[in-house]
Amino acid sequence: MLPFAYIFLGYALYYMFKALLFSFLSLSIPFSSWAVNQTNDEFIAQTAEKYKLPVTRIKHWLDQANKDQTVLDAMAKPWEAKPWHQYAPIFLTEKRTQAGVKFWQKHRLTLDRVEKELGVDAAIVVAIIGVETLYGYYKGKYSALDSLYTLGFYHKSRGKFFRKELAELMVLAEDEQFSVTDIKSSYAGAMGWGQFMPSSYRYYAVDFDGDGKRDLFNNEVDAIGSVGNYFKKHRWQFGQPVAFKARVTGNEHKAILSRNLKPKRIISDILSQGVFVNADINTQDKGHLIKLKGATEDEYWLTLQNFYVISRYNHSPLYSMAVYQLSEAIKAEMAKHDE
Ligand SMILES: [Ca+2]
Repeated sequence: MLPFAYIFLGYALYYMFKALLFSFLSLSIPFSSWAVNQTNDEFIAQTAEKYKLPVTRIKHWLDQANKDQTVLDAMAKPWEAKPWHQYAPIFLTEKRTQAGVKFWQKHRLTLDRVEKELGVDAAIVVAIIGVETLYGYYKGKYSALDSLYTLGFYHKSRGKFFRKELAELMVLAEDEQFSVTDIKSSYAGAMGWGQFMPSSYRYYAVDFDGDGKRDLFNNEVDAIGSVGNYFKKHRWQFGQPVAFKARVTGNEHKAILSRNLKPKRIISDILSQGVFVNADINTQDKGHLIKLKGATEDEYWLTLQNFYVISRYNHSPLYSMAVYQLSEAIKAEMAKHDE
């Protein structure tokens, strides 16, 4: 009898442990952690639960979504995969600078408010809208629903991210009274003048002209204020530098290069690794060293908190550098006009 009792006890303990482990796991994993792969039904159930949307409505929207192969093709070759010397000329053009000056002049009052009320430099907001959409010229011709559905259910590595954005698109449409099937975006689901993803639209868009609506598609004042608000919320430092060109000698600097753009090192430490910057900088601030592939040689830059804030819009250092340099070009051109 005794051995059977032990076996029985063993089983009982095993199942108790399993149940405990299961309940611990389900408690510790927040419901927002979207599974790597999901069926339509799982997506519908999770979205309904998390966002308190009716199942029938989510199902209705999902039924209207179509897989678009061109979205997957476009996603497979992002501009950010190019080296800096090929990426930069796409955005740093005379045309984009001059159009930026015109945009700034046209929206001077709104951009002044961005500086005073939000504490964000006008030049950086103009440059973001310039890089994203050429000041509203290319706002995207894809169906946001189709793009996010396609990437959410068919993209090999980032499906989870895009399914969350698909759910956010549905909530956004519900909250702002948009028709989901009419919303246009880039192939990656970015919308309007400043190319906000649905979650960014929900959390960062502001009604900057006070008409009671947050419209980033057709209202330039809301779009400008919302980009400003995005920067404010990510802790832009008004009037502070973004990055400095650097020069390196020896090999010590190699140890401090990393893909994470968050400035974590005291600048004096960076400078002690054979890094030279010809500028008057506060060496007790925090910075980060990046390397970009120039046409003939590598370029080094000491980047600061504001550079990191730009990267919250798009994580590629190439993107942040293009936005920064465009903002400087526009600012210089504006100064000429103001003389
Ligand atoms: Ca508005």
